[in-house]
Amino acid sequence: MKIEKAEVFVTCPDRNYVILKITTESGLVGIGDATLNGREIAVSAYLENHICPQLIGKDAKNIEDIWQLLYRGAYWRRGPVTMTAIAAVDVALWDIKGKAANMPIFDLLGGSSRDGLLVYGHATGKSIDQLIDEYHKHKEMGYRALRVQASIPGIERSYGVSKDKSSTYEPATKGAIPEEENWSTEKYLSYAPKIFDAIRNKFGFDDHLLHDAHHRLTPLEAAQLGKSVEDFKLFWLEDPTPAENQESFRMIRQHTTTPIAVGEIFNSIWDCKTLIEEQLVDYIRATVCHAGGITHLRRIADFASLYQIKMGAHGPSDISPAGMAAGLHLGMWIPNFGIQEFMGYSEKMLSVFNVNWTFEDGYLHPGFKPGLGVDFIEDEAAKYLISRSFTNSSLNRRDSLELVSWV
Ligand code: KDG
Ligand code: MG
Repeated sequence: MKIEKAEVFVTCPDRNYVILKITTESGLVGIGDATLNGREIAVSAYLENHICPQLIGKDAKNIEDIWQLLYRGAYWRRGPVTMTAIAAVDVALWDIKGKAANMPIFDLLGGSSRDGLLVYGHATGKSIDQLIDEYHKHKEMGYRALRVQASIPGIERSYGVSKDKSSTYEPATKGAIPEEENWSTEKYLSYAPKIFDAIRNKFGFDDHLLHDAHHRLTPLEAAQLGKSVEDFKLFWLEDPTPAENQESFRMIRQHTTTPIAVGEIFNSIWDCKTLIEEQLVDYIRATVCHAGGITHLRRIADFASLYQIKMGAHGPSDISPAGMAAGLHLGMWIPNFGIQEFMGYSEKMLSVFNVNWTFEDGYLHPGFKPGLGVDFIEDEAAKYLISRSFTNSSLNRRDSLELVSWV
């Protein structure tokens, strides 16, 4: 199964996606998601200049060996650009292996550990009333787990809430440069519990309730928030504080029993080593496409399982349907699986990717087609030119007279 061709495609069906396509001499084709939101061109250039030429002639069967070559042989290790590029190669090779074996990827990994993957959707509102409507709509769609975000009075733009009147939140901002936003920890900490209170009062405690603090807080503030919302029994509080300093989660842990999730910007096992070994969090949110592919995320999942920590992959629309499918296959196998984020995709996005997953009663299943089960429609993709966009939503300028600090 010698690799004959490795090509990179960039497209923008409503939002930017980068896809790697690998073809073997025997004509088998595999695809992998190489989308790094807000840094799309960096990964496509890295693949084209540094990785694709190395792949030609390699045996597509040897996924682990190719992974190690790309990781260790490049001298520079880790980092989101490198690990997204490696992930794209890895997933494309798993896709090829599945097609060659006539098996879906989850079967190659050891088979299913469950009948489907519990997913959570996004309910957001400019006000608590709008949030309640959205929550209701999502329940009707079948969701059993929902992330809730609402505008915080007095903060111009709150994370996770759409910019305009609509209730649909879109993570990417198209434009020349990222926007800066204002932030007030005091306003957020006093208002957030009211959001959960309103939801639990209206809908009870049967659904799983999640919330994303999106790296806005210091460890002490995060501990205060976790403690103040314990009665609402969150499924998790996500990204309460930035995780570069993994030890800082100790303070949160000492003060609250609210479950903590982190990791959507992690790209390797080293980003979560202390968090896992010291059981400082409950869920690791790294994804297949930003953390080195199925081969590496599987390693993280196994390591986390030793410490009773579960996986809860990131899954906004800035992960392409090909990346989502890869996460679903791995999630079917992961014994310590927790939940999968699933925002859904627009019609235009799905016109570029033929997917085979099914969503029923709050659970996703990747389908039984050999490999990834996703076809990339090149002719459709060619219609949508990439447009510059940014992911600015983790950059909030703190208010008051503090020196500018980014959280
Ligand atoms: O592009 C930014 C998104 O990936 C991010 O806002 C999504 O935090 C996010 C989440 O939990 O889905
Ligand atoms: Mg998040």
